[in-house]
Amino acid sequence: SDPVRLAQYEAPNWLVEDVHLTFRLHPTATRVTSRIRFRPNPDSADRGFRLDGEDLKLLSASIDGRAVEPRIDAEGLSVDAPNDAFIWECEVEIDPKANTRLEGLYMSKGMYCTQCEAEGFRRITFYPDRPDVMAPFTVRIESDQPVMLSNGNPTASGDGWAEWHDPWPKPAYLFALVAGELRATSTTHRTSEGRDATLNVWVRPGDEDRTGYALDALKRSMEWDERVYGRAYDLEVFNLVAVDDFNMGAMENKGLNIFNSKYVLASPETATDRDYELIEGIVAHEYFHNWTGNRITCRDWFQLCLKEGLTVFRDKQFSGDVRGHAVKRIDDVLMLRARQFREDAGPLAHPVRPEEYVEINNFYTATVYEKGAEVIGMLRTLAGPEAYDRALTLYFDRHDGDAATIEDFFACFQEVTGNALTGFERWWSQAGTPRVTAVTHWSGDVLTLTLRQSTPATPGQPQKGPVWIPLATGVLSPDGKEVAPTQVLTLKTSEATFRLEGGIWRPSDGPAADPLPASVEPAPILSLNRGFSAPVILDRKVTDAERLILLAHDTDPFNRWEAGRQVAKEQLLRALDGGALDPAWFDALGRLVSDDSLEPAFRALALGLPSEDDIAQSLHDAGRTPDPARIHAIREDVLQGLAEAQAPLFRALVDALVTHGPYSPDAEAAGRRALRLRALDMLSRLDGGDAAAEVFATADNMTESLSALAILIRRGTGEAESGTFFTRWYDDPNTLDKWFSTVIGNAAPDEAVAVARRLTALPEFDPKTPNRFRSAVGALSANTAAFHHASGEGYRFLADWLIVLDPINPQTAARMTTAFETWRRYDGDRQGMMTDQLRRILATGPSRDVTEIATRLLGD
Ligand code: BAL
Ligand code: ZN
Repeated sequence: SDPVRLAQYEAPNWLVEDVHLTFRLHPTATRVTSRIRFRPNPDSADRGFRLDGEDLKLLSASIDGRAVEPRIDAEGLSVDAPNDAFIWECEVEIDPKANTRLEGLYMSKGMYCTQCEAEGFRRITFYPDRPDVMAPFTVRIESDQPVMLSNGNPTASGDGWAEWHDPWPKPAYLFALVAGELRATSTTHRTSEGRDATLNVWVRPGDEDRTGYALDALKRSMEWDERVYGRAYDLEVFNLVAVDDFNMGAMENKGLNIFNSKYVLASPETATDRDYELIEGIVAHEYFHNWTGNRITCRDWFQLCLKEGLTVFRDKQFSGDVRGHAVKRIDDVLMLRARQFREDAGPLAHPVRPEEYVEINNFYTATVYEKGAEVIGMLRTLAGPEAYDRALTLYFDRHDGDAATIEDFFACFQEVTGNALTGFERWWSQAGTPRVTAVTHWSGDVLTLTLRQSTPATPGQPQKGPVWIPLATGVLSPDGKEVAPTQVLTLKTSEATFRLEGGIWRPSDGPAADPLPASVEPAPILSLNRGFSAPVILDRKVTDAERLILLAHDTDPFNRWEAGRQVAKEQLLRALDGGALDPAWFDALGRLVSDDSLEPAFRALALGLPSEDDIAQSLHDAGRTPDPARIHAIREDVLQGLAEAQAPLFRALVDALVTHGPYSPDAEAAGRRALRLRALDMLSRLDGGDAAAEVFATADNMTESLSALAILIRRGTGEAESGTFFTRWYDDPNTLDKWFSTVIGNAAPDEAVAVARRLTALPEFDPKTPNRFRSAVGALSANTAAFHHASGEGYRFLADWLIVLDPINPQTAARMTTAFETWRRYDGDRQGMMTDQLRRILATGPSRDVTEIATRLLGD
């Protein structure tokens, strides 16, 4: 298919005044009638009339009451339209049961539900399915299902029917409908503007006792958005529905959020601490879309980051407020590096605002979401929190009801800052992770810092320009006292020099610093990019001694963690080269982890070593070829060495951090469990898993049972526990998913593919359910040493299943094809095996979704 291009955007020919839809639900033959009032768009001279539509059986169509016979093709219909406003009516038939793509109207365990973003509405009826066409919707549902929901407020209902009206103009991608046997857990919320709203979390009968946390998170999100952004809810009812079959995490349909059940249902026995945290964050995210996404939407899909980057930034602010900013930031950066930096470094690299796509579903990426959020964070850092608040208020006031662009958003910042940010825009248009080298010069009384930036070439962008890089910077004395507090140094050009004098940094037009001469006195220690203020890769020579001082004393918790992370990475790389580990590292780590003045969650993070994938990327960045088997073996050796060196500490932590009393998912309790379970993992390397088996046997919560199971499987001793877990949870879909992912994801590299093949042959494995597919097949591709096994069986296993999945569900198949994105890192044999599998997939004539990803991966 031809790509769609940002540069070719054209305003719609026709706008929609209002929409009336009637659904007569039937599992295989649902009838949808539509009555749509069109009016000419004054911004367009073209009066051609075309509607999007896919897999629809058109039964009848009329314009102003007169039957018409449209020309129908694979992507929609066209018909001669009058010159002025008119009413389009049609009836179509669709088959929800056959809809395994899970786009449009489909069935999940006997329940009707929808997913319309990005282009699913065209699978429900013929419509101008583009985000810049906004209209109020009135919906009537007729069915024998006891609960029937759509967007907006309920207006009337009777036996076998219900009507809804959404007064807020919205694009079709925010349309939703749900019908089924559902039970609500409810509460009310009085908004800051004095309106009452009923909040309902709808689940299948039997799941009602797992809804409390999501409902509470929703209420807290509403309060937070009122307090922090001054945005209140705008309908009488907010419905949130959990469904088991869902391609995404959740969807922000106006007034009717539909969620993957794994991000709603939680009880201590079935949900981990991480699940609770994700539920809270995703409920907040979808709710925050009500303003950033729904009230103000995107002009076209190239502007996706306008709603996603901004909404991710908002949900991160919320989670930081609730759970602590330091730990949240570290978690976010771990994820950013693991997913977005990796994407930015490979063949799928694209700008935060892409310029073309073949299938828009392929652009719901870490770059659009996570880097998009980082871009908003940098804007806030550069403008300052107060100007940020004013810019957002201006944006809400000016663009409420609009389908907006990045330029519209950025103009609000320019206005409140007096055009102070010109030059920042490149963050939206340029792909690739910038690299910053930092060289310091110390004269004995003046510290000079020279920063240089470059961004590597990415597909379609061989040349890069400088971006604005705000580096929050502090300075410590050689004995670890802070001598200059955090100040933001912004690198706007390819190179700049700053001088620190009297505790203040100033730009310097002097010559770039010479290489470091022998210092007259010990040089101060720089703490750069505090809080990860810019999403860049820092390249800077820092001695182990300096890092250990930062690890022990930095006042910025992120950089304290980062110092430990860098030491760990260097130690691992040294070990890979056959070098000996520095015993001072284990000691420093031991001191940090046993420091009771630090939050347990932070100490748990400090104990986490860089992942195998992370090490592979570091080697590749250094121009070397990673050997996944060796990385796995050496990393395990290092962990063993650490366990032996700090055995008493780990034993003490396992004993001391037992939680008493009933389980609570709050951040403090979760942090204690996280640290204890890290220590338990260490201990299992010494006691053969005895302590972990004990934890598994006695745990009263899923966090501990699942971690203990993972530890035992990694030690090769979890057979009995795996069986116990399966038997207990085989009829609980979200919990059984955890079993699939834990057993496959922690299996030894030589065994994992066989394990994965065995598990995917079980009757409980159903490729039609995305959660199950991701849990099993995705777990193998995330088990780095297993996926990259020299036999190539990991690659074959993934490709075999992608070929099965693609005709069922192309969106999820395409998403999972991206596991091959690192192929260029590896040796010739592995490269050959991975590209062979990609070509094998392409030879099956796959969907547009998978074709686009596989083709971009190959770079053909
Ligand atoms: N809009 C798709 C799901 C989400 O990002 O909220
Ligand atoms: Zn979103």
